[in-house]
Amino acid sequence: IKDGWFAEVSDTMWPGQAMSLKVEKVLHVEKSKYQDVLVFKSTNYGNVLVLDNCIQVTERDEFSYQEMITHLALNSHPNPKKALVIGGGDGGVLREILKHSSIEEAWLCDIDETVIEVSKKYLPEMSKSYQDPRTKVHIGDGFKFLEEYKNQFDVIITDSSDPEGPAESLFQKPYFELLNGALTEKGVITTQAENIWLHMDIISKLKKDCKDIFPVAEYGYTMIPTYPSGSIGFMVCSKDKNAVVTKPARFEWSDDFVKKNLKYYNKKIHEAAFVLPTWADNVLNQD
Ligand code: AAT
Repeated sequence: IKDGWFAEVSDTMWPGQAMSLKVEKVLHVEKSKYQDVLVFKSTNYGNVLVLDNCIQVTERDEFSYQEMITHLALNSHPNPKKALVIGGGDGGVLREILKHSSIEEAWLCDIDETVIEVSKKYLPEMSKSYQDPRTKVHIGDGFKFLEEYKNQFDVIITDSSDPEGPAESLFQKPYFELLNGALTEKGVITTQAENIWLHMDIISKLKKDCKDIFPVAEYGYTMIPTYPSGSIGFMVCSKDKNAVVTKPARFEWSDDFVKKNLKYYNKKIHEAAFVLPTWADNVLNQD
């Protein structure tokens, strides 16, 4: 933080650019076992959680990411009962999972307890889902956690930080093999899959690895001002070769429910999320 501004500088992940937010007040600074944790109140984006100098969530635009990474997966599954989040310590994805009445259990495995603790304190709208009786929390590495579970989860959402730091293994092919093994028969996954302007190399590799493992693997994205270059994508994959993840397989909500409970996701945007600009389409959807 310099002269009252936070700048998200990363010479390796987004060289030569940096999203800046004006700081009203620093709320929390801590070096946890795994990463540097910073929470500040911004002048225009609410409270902001930063890990290793990367913006994880702001209260103003988090719903774009959390709704999309969650509902693209859950609405591509015919009847999800048991869901798992890897990462997602702020609780926002849990909150979204619990909006589905079919869900009986929502598990979360984050490596860093500190993220959960500071979120409970400073991000109450995201972390309220920790109080839901359907929620089960495990603290540990997502890769190691998945090795213990076979044929268990209908949906697994990997809401992880970027591949530098503790989340590195969550972007590698062996991780996707583990996800595949931990899913039930018609299981669906989504994973945080970076930005088309900055990370085409990472995304192409993710897409290829996913295609090798899952019969259905698509890249979709959402607009979000405070992630690098203003958008972020997801790999959405299904174990069911007949699944069509680019359209909702079901949509259980009334117009009234949508109005009250969803700010970004709807049927049309589910489909639109997979329509890519020509150059990105050429790289990712050649097959
Ligand atoms: N909800 C949106 C914010 C995130 S959170 C990423 C979470 O992943 C963090 O809470 C971090 O502690 C957790 N994490 C990192 N590595 C692991 C791991 N190996 N196992 C389990 N959890 C892990 C995503 C922000 C995206 C930022 C885009 N630039």
